[in-house]
Amino acid sequence: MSEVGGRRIIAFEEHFLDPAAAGSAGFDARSPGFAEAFHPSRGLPYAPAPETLRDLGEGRLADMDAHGISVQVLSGLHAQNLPIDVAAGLTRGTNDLAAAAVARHPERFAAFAVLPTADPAAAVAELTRCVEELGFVGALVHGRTGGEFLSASRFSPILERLAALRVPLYLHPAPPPLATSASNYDGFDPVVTARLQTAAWGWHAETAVHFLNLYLAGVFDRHPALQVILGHWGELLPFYMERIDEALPPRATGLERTFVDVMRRNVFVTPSGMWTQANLDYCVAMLGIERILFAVDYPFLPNDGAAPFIESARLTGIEKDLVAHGNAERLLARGAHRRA
Ligand code: GRE
Ligand code: ZN
Repeated sequence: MSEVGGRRIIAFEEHFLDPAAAGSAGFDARSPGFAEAFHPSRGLPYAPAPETLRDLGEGRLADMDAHGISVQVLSGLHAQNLPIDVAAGLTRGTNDLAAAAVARHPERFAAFAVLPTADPAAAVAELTRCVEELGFVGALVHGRTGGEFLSASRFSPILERLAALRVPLYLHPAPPPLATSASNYDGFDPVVTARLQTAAWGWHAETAVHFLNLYLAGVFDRHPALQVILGHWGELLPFYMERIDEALPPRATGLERTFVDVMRRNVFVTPSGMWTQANLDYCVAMLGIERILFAVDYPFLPNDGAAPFIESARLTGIEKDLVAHGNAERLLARGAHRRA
Protein backbone atom coordinates (compact mmCIF):
# COMPACT_ATOMS: atom_id res chain seq x y z
CA MET A 1 0.00 0.00 0.00
CA SER A 2 1.37 3.40 -0.88
CA GLU A 3 1.67 5.78 2.05
CA VAL A 4 0.93 9.15 0.49
CA GLY A 5 0.92 11.03 3.74
CA GLY A 6 2.66 8.25 5.66
CA ARG A 7 -0.33 8.08 7.95
CA ARG A 8 -3.00 5.37 8.28
CA ILE A 9 -6.36 6.78 7.13
CA ILE A 10 -9.73 5.17 7.93
CA ALA A 11 -12.60 6.65 5.92
CA PHE A 12 -16.17 6.22 7.16
CA GLU A 13 -18.58 7.35 4.42
CA GLU A 14 -17.50 5.35 1.41
CA HIS A 15 -20.24 4.05 -0.82
CA PHE A 16 -20.96 1.41 -3.37
CA LEU A 17 -23.99 0.73 -5.51
CA ASP A 18 -25.66 -2.66 -5.47
CA PRO A 19 -27.25 -2.88 -8.93
CA ALA A 20 -29.92 -5.27 -7.63
CA ALA A 21 -31.18 -2.68 -5.12
CA ALA A 22 -30.68 0.43 -7.25
CA GLY A 23 -33.86 0.07 -9.30
CA SER A 24 -36.06 -0.05 -6.19
CA ALA A 25 -34.36 2.74 -4.25
CA GLY A 26 -36.71 5.37 -5.71
CA PHE A 27 -34.22 8.21 -5.55
CA ASP A 28 -35.82 10.25 -8.31
CA ALA A 29 -39.24 9.94 -6.67
CA ARG A 30 -37.92 11.65 -3.53
CA SER A 31 -35.64 14.09 -5.36
CA PRO A 32 -37.28 15.20 -8.59
CA GLY A 33 -34.72 15.71 -11.33
CA PHE A 34 -31.98 13.98 -9.33
CA ALA A 35 -30.87 11.53 -12.02
CA GLU A 36 -30.46 14.29 -14.59
CA ALA A 37 -28.83 16.81 -12.27
CA PHE A 38 -26.29 14.23 -11.06
CA HIS A 39 -25.65 12.55 -14.41
CA PRO A 40 -21.91 12.09 -15.04
CA SER A 41 -22.25 13.68 -18.51
CA ARG A 42 -22.98 17.06 -16.88
CA GLY A 43 -19.46 17.28 -15.48
CA LEU A 44 -20.67 18.57 -12.10
CA PRO A 45 -19.42 17.21 -8.75
CA TYR A 46 -20.86 14.13 -7.01
CA ALA A 47 -21.47 12.22 -10.23
CA PRO A 48 -19.16 9.20 -10.43
CA ALA A 49 -19.32 6.74 -13.31
CA PRO A 50 -21.71 3.89 -12.47
CA GLU A 51 -18.95 1.31 -12.79
CA THR A 52 -16.83 3.21 -10.25
CA LEU A 53 -19.74 3.19 -7.82
CA ARG A 54 -20.27 -0.56 -8.31
CA ASP A 55 -16.62 -1.58 -8.04
CA LEU A 56 -15.65 -3.30 -4.79
CA GLY A 57 -12.39 -4.70 -6.10
CA GLU A 58 -9.20 -3.74 -7.84
CA GLY A 59 -10.22 -0.33 -9.20
CA ARG A 60 -11.35 0.87 -5.78
CA LEU A 61 -8.24 -0.51 -4.10
CA ALA A 62 -5.93 1.04 -6.71
CA ASP A 63 -7.51 4.45 -6.09
CA MET A 64 -7.18 3.99 -2.32
CA ASP A 65 -3.52 3.03 -2.79
CA ALA A 66 -2.82 5.98 -5.05
CA HIS A 67 -4.19 8.43 -2.49
CA GLY A 68 -3.22 6.85 0.83
CA ILE A 69 -6.63 5.60 2.02
CA SER A 70 -5.85 2.61 4.24
CA VAL A 71 -9.38 1.45 5.08
CA GLN A 72 -12.82 2.24 3.66
CA VAL A 73 -15.87 1.54 5.82
CA LEU A 74 -18.23 0.53 3.00
CA SER A 75 -21.95 1.25 2.79
CA GLY A 76 -24.68 0.70 0.23
CA LEU A 77 -27.08 3.41 -0.87
CA HIS A 78 -30.55 4.62 0.13
CA ALA A 79 -32.24 1.55 1.61
CA GLN A 80 -34.85 3.72 3.34
CA ASN A 81 -36.86 4.10 0.13
CA LEU A 82 -37.18 0.36 -0.48
CA PRO A 83 -40.76 -0.98 -0.51
CA ILE A 84 -41.51 -3.12 2.53
CA ASP A 85 -42.06 -6.32 0.57
CA VAL A 86 -38.55 -6.27 -0.92
CA ALA A 87 -36.58 -4.24 1.66
CA ALA A 88 -35.28 -7.13 3.77
CA GLY A 89 -34.19 -9.24 0.80
CA LEU A 90 -32.50 -6.37 -1.03
CA THR A 91 -30.62 -4.99 1.98
CA ARG A 92 -29.43 -8.50 2.77
CA GLY A 93 -28.04 -8.77 -0.75
CA THR A 94 -26.34 -5.35 -0.51
CA ASN A 95 -24.80 -6.20 2.86
CA ASP A 96 -23.61 -9.56 1.53
CA LEU A 97 -21.73 -7.71 -1.25
CA ALA A 98 -20.00 -5.55 1.38
CA ALA A 99 -19.26 -8.63 3.50
CA ALA A 100 -17.67 -10.38 0.53
CA ALA A 101 -15.43 -7.36 -0.13
CA VAL A 102 -14.39 -7.30 3.55
CA ALA A 103 -13.70 -11.06 3.43
CA ARG A 104 -11.50 -10.65 0.34
CA HIS A 105 -9.60 -7.66 1.77
CA PRO A 106 -10.01 -7.61 5.55
CA GLU A 107 -7.13 -5.16 5.98
CA ARG A 108 -8.65 -2.64 3.56
CA PHE A 109 -12.42 -2.77 4.04
CA ALA A 110 -14.89 -2.73 6.90
CA ALA A 111 -18.64 -2.26 6.54
CA PHE A 112 -21.72 -0.48 7.82
CA ALA A 113 -25.01 -2.34 7.39
CA VAL A 114 -27.81 -0.80 5.39
CA LEU A 115 -31.12 -1.66 7.03
CA PRO A 116 -34.66 -2.44 5.80
CA THR A 117 -36.16 0.19 8.10
CA ALA A 118 -39.54 -0.09 6.36
CA ASP A 119 -39.80 -3.34 8.34
CA PRO A 120 -38.27 -2.51 11.75
CA ALA A 121 -38.24 -6.10 13.03
CA ALA A 122 -36.38 -7.18 9.89
CA ALA A 123 -34.01 -4.23 10.35
CA VAL A 124 -33.15 -5.39 13.88
CA ALA A 125 -32.53 -8.92 12.58
CA GLU A 126 -30.37 -7.67 9.71
CA LEU A 127 -28.36 -5.37 11.98
CA THR A 128 -27.72 -8.25 14.36
CA ARG A 129 -26.75 -10.62 11.55
CA CYS A 130 -24.38 -8.05 10.06
CA VAL A 131 -22.64 -7.23 13.34
CA GLU A 132 -22.58 -10.63 15.01
CA GLU A 133 -22.12 -12.92 12.01
CA LEU A 134 -20.41 -10.72 9.42
CA GLY A 135 -18.34 -8.46 11.68
CA PHE A 136 -19.85 -5.17 10.49
CA VAL A 137 -18.90 -2.12 12.52
CA GLY A 138 -22.24 -0.29 12.63
CA ALA A 139 -25.17 0.81 10.45
CA LEU A 140 -25.75 3.65 8.02
CA VAL A 141 -29.24 5.05 7.52
CA HIS A 142 -30.29 7.48 4.78
CA GLY A 143 -32.79 9.77 6.46
CA ARG A 144 -36.51 9.17 6.83
CA THR A 145 -38.48 6.01 6.21
CA GLY A 146 -42.00 6.54 4.93
CA GLY A 147 -41.75 10.19 5.93
CA GLU A 148 -40.76 9.40 9.54
CA PHE A 149 -37.53 10.09 11.40
CA LEU A 150 -35.82 7.34 13.38
CA SER A 151 -37.27 8.99 16.50
CA ALA A 152 -40.69 7.49 15.62
CA SER A 153 -41.58 4.83 18.17
CA ARG A 154 -41.75 2.01 15.61
CA PHE A 155 -37.99 2.38 15.08
CA SER A 156 -37.02 2.28 18.76
CA PRO A 157 -36.05 -1.45 18.58
CA ILE A 158 -33.41 -0.50 15.98
CA LEU A 159 -31.90 2.17 18.26
CA GLU A 160 -32.04 -0.23 21.20
CA ARG A 161 -30.16 -2.88 19.24
CA LEU A 162 -27.50 -0.41 18.06
CA ALA A 163 -26.94 0.58 21.68
CA ALA A 164 -26.88 -3.05 22.88
CA LEU A 165 -24.38 -4.05 20.19
CA ARG A 166 -22.30 -0.95 21.02
CA VAL A 167 -21.98 0.00 17.34
CA PRO A 168 -22.48 3.49 15.87
CA LEU A 169 -25.22 4.78 13.58
CA TYR A 170 -24.04 6.87 10.63
CA LEU A 171 -26.97 9.23 9.97
CA HIS A 172 -26.48 9.95 6.28
CA PRO A 173 -28.11 12.78 4.32
CA ALA A 174 -31.23 12.08 2.29
CA PRO A 175 -33.85 14.19 0.54
CA PRO A 176 -36.37 16.26 2.47
CA PRO A 177 -40.08 15.51 1.90
CA LEU A 178 -41.44 16.67 -1.44
CA ALA A 179 -43.53 19.38 0.26
CA THR A 180 -40.39 20.82 1.87
CA SER A 181 -38.59 20.80 -1.45
CA ALA A 182 -41.55 22.50 -3.12
CA SER A 183 -41.76 25.26 -0.53
CA ASN A 184 -38.04 25.83 0.10
CA TYR A 185 -36.05 24.87 -2.95
CA ASP A 186 -38.19 25.20 -6.10
CA GLY A 187 -38.24 27.71 -8.89
CA PHE A 188 -34.72 27.76 -10.25
CA ASP A 189 -33.25 26.10 -13.29
CA PRO A 190 -34.14 22.38 -12.89
CA VAL A 191 -30.50 21.40 -12.32
CA VAL A 192 -30.07 24.17 -9.73
CA THR A 193 -33.30 23.22 -7.96
CA ALA A 194 -32.40 19.50 -7.92
CA ARG A 195 -28.96 20.23 -6.47
CA LEU A 196 -30.18 22.89 -4.02
CA GLN A 197 -32.71 20.48 -2.47
CA THR A 198 -30.04 17.76 -2.17
CA ALA A 199 -26.24 18.11 -2.04
CA ALA A 200 -26.02 21.91 -1.74
CA TRP A 201 -28.36 22.37 1.21
CA GLY A 202 -31.58 20.33 1.42
CA TRP A 203 -29.93 17.05 2.43
CA HIS A 204 -27.96 18.76 5.18
CA ALA A 205 -30.79 20.82 6.67
CA GLU A 206 -32.86 17.64 6.64
CA THR A 207 -30.19 15.65 8.46
CA ALA A 208 -29.78 18.37 11.09
CA VAL A 209 -33.53 18.34 11.77
CA HIS A 210 -33.49 14.54 11.88
CA PHE A 211 -30.81 14.57 14.56
CA LEU A 212 -32.67 17.26 16.54
CA ASN A 213 -35.73 15.00 16.49
CA LEU A 214 -33.67 12.13 17.93
CA TYR A 215 -32.39 14.43 20.67
CA LEU A 216 -35.78 15.95 21.53
CA ALA A 217 -37.48 12.53 21.53
CA GLY A 218 -35.15 11.57 24.40
CA VAL A 219 -33.15 8.96 22.48
CA PHE A 220 -29.93 9.95 24.29
CA ASP A 221 -31.56 10.01 27.71
CA ARG A 222 -32.67 6.42 27.04
CA HIS A 223 -29.39 5.37 25.39
CA PRO A 224 -26.66 7.46 26.99
CA ALA A 225 -23.92 5.47 25.25
CA LEU A 226 -25.41 5.40 21.71
CA GLN A 227 -22.99 6.93 19.21
CA VAL A 228 -24.15 8.77 16.07
CA ILE A 229 -21.83 9.81 13.25
CA LEU A 230 -22.76 12.93 11.28
CA GLY A 231 -21.00 13.78 8.02
CA HIS A 232 -20.35 17.19 6.48
CA TRP A 233 -18.79 18.49 9.70
CA GLY A 234 -21.86 17.66 11.75
CA GLU A 235 -24.54 18.70 9.25
CA LEU A 236 -24.69 22.35 10.41
CA LEU A 237 -25.32 21.43 14.06
CA PRO A 238 -21.95 22.41 15.59
CA PHE A 239 -22.76 26.04 14.71
CA TYR A 240 -25.98 25.93 16.77
CA MET A 241 -25.04 23.93 19.86
CA GLU A 242 -25.25 26.76 22.36
CA ARG A 243 -28.20 28.42 20.60
CA ILE A 244 -30.18 25.19 20.86
CA ASP A 245 -29.52 24.90 24.59
CA GLU A 246 -30.47 28.54 25.09
CA ALA A 247 -33.77 28.09 23.20
CA LEU A 248 -34.47 24.56 24.42
CA PRO A 249 -33.01 24.12 27.90
CA PRO A 250 -33.91 20.97 29.90
CA ARG A 251 -36.56 22.97 31.82
CA ALA A 252 -38.35 23.42 28.48
CA THR A 253 -37.75 19.94 27.07
CA GLY A 254 -37.91 17.83 30.20
CA LEU A 255 -34.77 16.05 29.01
CA GLU A 256 -31.94 15.05 31.31
CA ARG A 257 -29.18 15.87 28.86
CA THR A 258 -28.38 19.21 27.25
CA PHE A 259 -27.77 19.38 23.51
CA VAL A 260 -24.17 20.49 24.02
CA ASP A 261 -23.56 17.49 26.25
CA VAL A 262 -25.07 15.10 23.69
CA MET A 263 -23.02 16.61 20.86
CA ARG A 264 -19.84 16.16 22.91
CA ARG A 265 -20.50 12.65 24.20
CA ASN A 266 -22.74 10.93 21.61
CA VAL A 267 -21.68 12.44 18.28
CA PHE A 268 -18.73 12.04 15.97
CA VAL A 269 -18.39 14.24 12.89
CA THR A 270 -16.62 13.61 9.60
CA PRO A 271 -15.65 15.93 6.75
CA SER A 272 -17.41 13.92 4.00
CA GLY A 273 -14.82 15.26 1.60
CA MET A 274 -15.29 18.91 2.59
CA TRP A 275 -11.64 19.90 2.85
CA THR A 276 -12.17 23.17 4.70
CA GLN A 277 -9.70 23.97 7.46
CA ALA A 278 -12.09 26.43 9.16
CA ASN A 279 -14.72 23.71 9.51
CA LEU A 280 -12.17 21.43 11.15
CA ASP A 281 -11.05 24.22 13.50
CA TYR A 282 -14.64 24.94 14.51
CA CYS A 283 -15.53 21.30 15.15
CA VAL A 284 -12.37 20.78 17.19
CA ALA A 285 -13.25 23.88 19.25
CA MET A 286 -16.87 22.82 19.84
CA LEU A 287 -16.60 19.03 20.11
CA GLY A 288 -12.98 18.24 20.87
CA ILE A 289 -10.37 16.45 18.77
CA GLU A 290 -11.54 13.00 19.97
CA ARG A 291 -14.90 13.55 18.23
CA ILE A 292 -13.52 13.99 14.72
CA LEU A 293 -13.48 11.01 12.35
CA PHE A 294 -12.49 10.97 8.71
CA ALA A 295 -14.53 10.45 5.51
CA VAL A 296 -14.14 11.14 1.80
CA ASP A 297 -17.63 10.21 0.52
CA TYR A 298 -15.93 8.23 -2.25
CA PRO A 299 -16.75 7.89 -5.10
CA PHE A 300 -19.05 10.92 -5.02
CA LEU A 301 -15.91 12.86 -4.14
CA PRO A 302 -12.36 11.89 -5.08
CA ASN A 303 -9.83 10.40 -2.68
CA ASP A 304 -7.07 12.77 -3.79
CA GLY A 305 -7.80 15.58 -1.33
CA ALA A 306 -7.79 13.38 1.77
CA ALA A 307 -4.13 12.97 2.75
CA PRO A 308 -3.16 16.54 1.73
CA PHE A 309 -6.00 17.88 3.92
CA ILE A 310 -4.83 15.93 6.95
CA GLU A 311 -1.15 16.66 6.41
CA SER A 312 -1.66 20.41 5.96
CA ALA A 313 -4.21 20.73 8.80
CA ARG A 314 -3.37 23.06 11.69
CA LEU A 315 -3.03 20.12 14.08
CA THR A 316 -0.16 18.47 15.92
CA GLY A 317 1.06 15.11 14.65
CA ILE A 318 -0.73 13.37 17.50
CA GLU A 319 -3.99 15.14 16.63
CA LYS A 320 -3.61 14.24 12.94
CA ASP A 321 -3.24 10.59 13.94
CA LEU A 322 -6.43 10.81 16.03
CA VAL A 323 -8.43 12.27 13.13
CA ALA A 324 -6.94 9.96 10.50
CA HIS A 325 -7.31 6.69 12.43
CA GLY A 326 -6.94 6.81 16.22
CA ASN A 327 -10.47 7.97 17.04
CA ALA A 328 -11.82 5.44 14.54
CA GLU A 329 -9.94 2.59 16.12
CA ARG A 330 -11.20 3.48 19.59
CA LEU A 331 -14.81 3.76 18.39
CA LEU A 332 -14.72 0.50 16.47
CA ALA A 333 -13.12 -1.38 19.34
CA ARG A 334 -16.25 -0.74 21.47
CA GLY A 335 -18.30 -3.22 19.46
CA ALA A 336 -15.49 -5.61 18.59
CA HIS A 337 -16.25 -8.12 21.35
CA ARG A 338 -19.53 -8.85 19.55
CA ARG A 339 -17.85 -9.80 16.31
CA ALA A 340 -17.18 -13.31 15.09
C1 GRE B 1 -23.98 10.34 -1.06
O1 GRE B 1 -24.43 9.26 -0.70
O2 GRE B 1 -23.19 10.95 -0.35
C2 GRE B 1 -24.40 10.90 -2.38
C3 GRE B 1 -25.41 10.28 -3.11
C4 GRE B 1 -25.76 10.78 -4.36
C5 GRE B 1 -25.12 11.88 -4.87
C6 GRE B 1 -24.12 12.51 -4.14
C7 GRE B 1 -23.75 12.03 -2.90
O3 GRE B 1 -26.04 9.19 -2.61
O4 GRE B 1 -22.80 12.64 -2.17
ZN1 ZN C 1 -22.39 9.85 1.37
